[in-house]
Amino acid sequence: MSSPITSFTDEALIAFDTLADRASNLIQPTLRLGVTGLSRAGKTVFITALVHNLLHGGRLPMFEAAHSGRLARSFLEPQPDDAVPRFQYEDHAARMISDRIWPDSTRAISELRLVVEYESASGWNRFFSGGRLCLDIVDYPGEWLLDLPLLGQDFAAFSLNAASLARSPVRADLAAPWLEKAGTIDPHKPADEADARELARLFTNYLRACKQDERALSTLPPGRFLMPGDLDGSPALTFAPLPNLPDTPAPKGSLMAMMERRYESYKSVVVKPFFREHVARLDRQIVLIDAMQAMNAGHEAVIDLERALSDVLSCFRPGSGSLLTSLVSRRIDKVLIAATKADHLHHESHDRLEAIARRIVERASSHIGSSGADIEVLAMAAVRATREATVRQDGEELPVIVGTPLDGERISGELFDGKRKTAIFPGDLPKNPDAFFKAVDAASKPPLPDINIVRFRPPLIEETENGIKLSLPHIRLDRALDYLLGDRLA
Ligand SMILES: Nc1nc2c(ncn2[C@@H]2O[C@H](COP(=O)(O)OP(=O)(O)OP(=O)(O)O)[C@@H](O)[C@H]2O)c(=O)[nH]1
Ligand SMILES: [Mg+2]
Repeated sequence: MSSPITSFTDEALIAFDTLADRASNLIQPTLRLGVTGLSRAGKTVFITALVHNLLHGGRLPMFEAAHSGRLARSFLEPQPDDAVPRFQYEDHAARMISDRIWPDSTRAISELRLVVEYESASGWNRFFSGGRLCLDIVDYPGEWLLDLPLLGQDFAAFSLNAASLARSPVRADLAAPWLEKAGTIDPHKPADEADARELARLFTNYLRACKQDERALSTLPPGRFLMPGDLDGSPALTFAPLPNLPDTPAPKGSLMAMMERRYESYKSVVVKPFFREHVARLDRQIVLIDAMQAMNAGHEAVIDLERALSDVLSCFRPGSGSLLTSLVSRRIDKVLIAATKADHLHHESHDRLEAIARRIVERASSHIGSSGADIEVLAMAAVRATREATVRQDGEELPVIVGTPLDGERISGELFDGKRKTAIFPGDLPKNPDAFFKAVDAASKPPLPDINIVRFRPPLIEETENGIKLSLPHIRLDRALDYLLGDRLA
């Protein structure tokens, strides 16, 4: 059932890239930081906030290099890879800070180089590194990482997996149109482009429905079906798993043979180059997860997030003896899993969110290797859109969060216009994360924590008397920076 995963050329190409990177690293210390997460997890907001805080001397008390005053200056420089789109920092920052609008969705890979000049903590290092680190930030969709397991599956295994997931109770109704159509087609019939296109279309619609549905299910591979980029309409994307595959091999010229070939092309034209050219060259990685949205959507969404995260983490901790080790990054030594949007909770719940995220990560990583990158977990808000307050109700002090709901946002029937502020009771997470996961595993499901997710506008940035805008407020972004960069600025 398995097919060769990497070839000598993959290995050689990676070795070549790594050597080239190393050589330039000697002249210019560089850290390639991958930023990923499923769509809408908060990648663009995170990178914009990170860069803005470093460019404008943000408040970063838990980022030692900044706190001790060793960061001299940060500035943007042209990125090293000319073929990768630039992360349009200026546009995103202007939208978020001046217009107070969240950035648009970004559906592909992009890169930005930030140079950080610092004073080394030790005289030795000062002498050698010159106190200058090039931080190359690479933003890419987490959906693309979910393709890694495909490299170890032939078309039959891929079809079997896809079909059994599609028939699971939580997805069956969304997958029905595709399953029905596929049920009427004999895989051994002569290949026909119209069939291939129709099946690909229905399968893509099903993947899209999983994502858009309020069940908030994480995406399934192939990752490019929802984010095709310039491959839209190419044969490498015009295939679908066949749910009722016969055991006999595909006859020449059959639909099954055509699908098989295209599936293999997808792996060699899309998946492998992505891992080879991008993932294998990263040094550090942050994975953003929207655990709050999943908890809000229900138990299935949480289990599904776990499944997706487990696939994502296996890209950084391939496990010993894994056939995939040569394509995944052996360079990545630290991975940070950050549960985002913590500003939707009162600070008392930040540690609880972190505890739940840690448990999700532990559960997800129980299936993957234990060697490889070090994994850390954090609850964070790259941009803090709310502030905290208390209200008195019936003689009791109650914690609330205050912010400006987005235009058109409704809270218990009341419509907001994007100008008016309001205070809400944020959700309450269980003190003990076990309580939550018992619920996930239980046959009869007790109610989920009652989280009140309101979409707020980005915060109003205050100005000092001299008209200088203060940097973007955040929650624990400084801890993330310290973990990801701290040792490289020592
Ligand atoms: N309050 C708050 N909302 C956030 C934060 N980060 C992201 N969001 C919300 O999440 C949405 C998605 O954030 P993005 O940064 O665009 O997410 P992305 O991962 O780049 O999404 P794609 O480009 O679609 O893959 C934003 O429009 C915000 O509504 C945060 O730190 N605080
Ligand atoms: Mg984005």
